Amino acid sequence: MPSSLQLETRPAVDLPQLDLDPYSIASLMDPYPLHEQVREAGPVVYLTPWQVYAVARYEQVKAVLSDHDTYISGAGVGLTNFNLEPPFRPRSLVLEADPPAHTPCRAVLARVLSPTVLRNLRPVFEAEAEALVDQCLELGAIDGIKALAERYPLKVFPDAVGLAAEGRENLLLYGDMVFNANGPRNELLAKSTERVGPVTEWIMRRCQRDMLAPGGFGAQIWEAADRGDITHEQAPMLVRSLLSAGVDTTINGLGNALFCLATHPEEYAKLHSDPSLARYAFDEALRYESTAQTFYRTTVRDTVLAGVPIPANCKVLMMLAAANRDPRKWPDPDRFLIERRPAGHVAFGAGIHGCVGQAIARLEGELVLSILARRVRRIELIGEPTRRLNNTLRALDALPLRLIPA
Ligand code: OVM
Repeated sequence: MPSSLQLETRPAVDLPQLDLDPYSIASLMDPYPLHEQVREAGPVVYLTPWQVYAVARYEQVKAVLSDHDTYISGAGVGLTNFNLEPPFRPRSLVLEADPPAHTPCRAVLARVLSPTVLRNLRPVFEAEAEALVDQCLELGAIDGIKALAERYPLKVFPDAVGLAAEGRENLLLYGDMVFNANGPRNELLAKSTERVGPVTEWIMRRCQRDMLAPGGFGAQIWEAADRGDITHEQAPMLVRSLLSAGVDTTINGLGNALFCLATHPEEYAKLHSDPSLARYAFDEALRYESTAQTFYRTTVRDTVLAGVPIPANCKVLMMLAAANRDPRKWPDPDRFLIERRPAGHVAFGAGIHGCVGQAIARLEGELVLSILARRVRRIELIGEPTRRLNNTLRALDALPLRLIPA
C-alpha cells in the first residue's frame, strides 16, 4: 500500500491500476511499449508491482517537477521512501534535499558550473574532443562506447573537477551503482553493490580538499565553504554530487547520441553537411533516448493531480523518457529528427532540481558531435549494439562502429 502514515490507502476508483513493471528485463531492454501503455492509460496511474503512482504524460511530469513543495526530494528520488527505509548512502545535499537546506548547496554548484566558467573550459574541452575523434578515425573500426562515449567525459570532466588520473574507472562503477540504487533491490543493484565497498571509500577520499587540484570545480566548492556560503562539512558532499552525477550521465548521453546517429544515417548526413546542428542533435538524442529515464518524488501532503487524488507520503514515478515522447507534446515523437528544436524536453528534469550540470553536459555533447560532423563523412554500424541494463539509465555496453573520414 502506498502510505504507511495513512490507515486507509486504497487508491481512488478513477486511478488505472496497471500490472506493469518498468524494471523487468524486457522493459529495461525496450522501455517504449511500457511508456506508451502508462501514458495512454491515464494522466496518473498506479503501478501495482511496486505500489507507486506514475506519470508518463509531459503535462503531468512537468507539473510534478514544478511543484517541489508538494512533491519533495528529501525522501529520496528513487523507489525507496527514506521516511520508511534508510538511504543506502548519506543523502545528497542537493538531489535528495528540499528548500531551505537545498538552496545554498544548489547555488554553490550553479556558480561552479556557470556559463562564465564554461566559456574558459571550452578550448580545453574542444582540443580533447579533436584529439579523441582523430584517434578514433585512425582506428577506423571502434567500439563507440569504450573508445569515445566513455573516454571523453572520463577525461575532461574529472580533469575539470581537479581529480588525479589514477583510478578513474571507479567513477563508472560508482555511477552505475548510484543510478541502480534509485530502482528496486533487484539483481542489477545487487551486482553493482557487490563491488561498491572499496569504490565508495575511493570516492569519498577524492572529495577531500587535499585530493583536489587548485582551480578545479572541487577546489572551488571548498573555497565556497571558506567564504561561508556552505559549511566545511558540506563541501565534500557537494564534490560527491559532481562525482555521482557528472560522468555516467554524460557517457550515456554521448553513447545514446552516437547510437541515434549510427542508426539514422540520413540524420547524420544532415549533421555532416551542417555541423552547427550538433547542439540540437545532442538535445534531440536526449529527448529520443533520455539518459535518465526516471526519477521519483514523494508527496508531502494529500494532493490532487489531473483530478486524481494522491495521498501523503506516496512515491510518484516521473517517467521522463515517456514524457519526452508524448504525442500530446511532440509531433512524430518516435522519430529522431536532428532539425527538431526539442526545447522543453525533460531529460534534464526541470525546476529547482533541474540538472545543474546541463550546460557542461551540452558542451561535451556539442563538441564531440560537431567535431565528428566535420571529420567523419559516414558512421556505419558494423555489429549489434549491446545494452548495459541499469534501473535508471538508458545505457549501452558496446556500439561497434566504422568511421568513414570526410
Ligand atoms: C547527487 C546527484 C545529483 C544528480 C544526479 C545524481 C544519481 C546524483 O547529488 O549525488 O545521480
